[in-house]
Amino acid sequence: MLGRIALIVSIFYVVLNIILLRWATRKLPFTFFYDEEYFNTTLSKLLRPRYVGSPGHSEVHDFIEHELNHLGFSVIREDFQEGGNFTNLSGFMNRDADNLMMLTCHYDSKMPKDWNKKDFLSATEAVSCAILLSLAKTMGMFFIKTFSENIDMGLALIFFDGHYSLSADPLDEIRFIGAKEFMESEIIPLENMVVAVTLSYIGAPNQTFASYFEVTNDLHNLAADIELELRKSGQLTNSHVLFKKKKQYDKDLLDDHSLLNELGVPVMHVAPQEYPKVLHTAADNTENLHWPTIRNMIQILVRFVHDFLETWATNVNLKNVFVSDSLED
Ligand SMILES: *[C@@H]1O[C@H](CO)[C@@H](O)[C@H](O)[C@H]1NC(C)=O
Ligand SMILES: *[C@@H]1O[C@H](CO)[C@@H](O)[C@H](O)[C@H]1NC(C)=O
Ligand SMILES: *[C@@H]1O[C@H](CO)[C@@H](O)[C@H](O)[C@H]1NC(C)=O
Ligand SMILES: CC(=O)N[C@H]1CO[C@H](CO)[C@@H](O)[C@@H]1O
Repeated sequence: MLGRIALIVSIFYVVLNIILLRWATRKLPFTFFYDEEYFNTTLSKLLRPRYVGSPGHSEVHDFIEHELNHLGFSVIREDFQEGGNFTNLSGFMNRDADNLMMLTCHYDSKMPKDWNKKDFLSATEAVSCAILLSLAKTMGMFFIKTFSENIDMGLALIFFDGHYSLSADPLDEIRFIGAKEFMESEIIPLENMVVAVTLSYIGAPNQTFASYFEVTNDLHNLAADIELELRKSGQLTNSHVLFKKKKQYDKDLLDDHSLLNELGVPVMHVAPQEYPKVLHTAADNTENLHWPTIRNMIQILVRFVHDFLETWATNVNLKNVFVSDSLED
């Protein structure tokens, strides 16, 4: 319990320090080049029916594993059976650190009722995973620099399998099999999970993103501030505002983070307030994606992850707070 409080306190300090740091240094030491061609190629590799047991399922996890390796992450791939063949994938930077920032998505799609249906692509689910890989590519040099500096913070990109159960029945519950296995496996000890940022259902038109958890409300507001700043300096595609400073603790869409939250991991859910209208229909494809949302989301999240890690790396006080608090355990 004390450890958990220490984590929450340290998140608070991270945010406070990020705000101070941003105020003090307006100029980024790093320039990030978002490569949309990479995003598009990545997305096209993910866009196939990829429910457990389908050929697309193994093609997609093999592809993600390959990309993570290629982008310099150390990859843990775990295959497990629970009525079907599931595969969790995680990519780590500085895995041995005592503190890990986790970014997560789920890569499987729902099984279609009509088994011959080829066009059930679940684009608004695939986008989150393509964003994570794009972010990793865009931030590659920054990661190498940051994690070579011996900081006690690491990064985990987690691609959950088994979001959906082994059934095409729309009434059948979402089961989070991958997330459950992941937590049970203790690949990352619970007390090392500083924050889990879960991306869900991104890329439909008109989406706005609220704050769903009190413990990460400051982090949510930070994302909103970053968006505002990027917008002011002309770095975003012209479109509506994504991050609203709006608390919505009682209404959050279900995803793998729900389980992590129950176990006490501080969770930030980067998700719209409603499911995309096209979800689980053939219309959930590339044509119906809203590109300004995707482009802007990537730019915002790159800055967000940068600020979080940079603050942790450069702020001695922050580490003192964290270490002294954890020692009380
Ligand atoms: C990526 O795909 C979108 C949608 O097809 C397209 O509008 C955009 O121009 C593409 N970007 C690049 C760099 O090819
Ligand atoms: C799981 O994979 C193994 C080996 O590829 C295969 O023999 C088995 O039939 C698969 N199980 C299911 C439930 O698809
Ligand atoms: C998005 O919102 C605008 C203004 O509220 C509306 O006119 C438009 O139809 C909406 N688009 C979709 C796809 O919901
Ligand atoms: C990376 C990851 O989450 N691996 C876990 C996936 O599930 C299996 C089955 O229990 C675990 O053993 C892995 O550790």
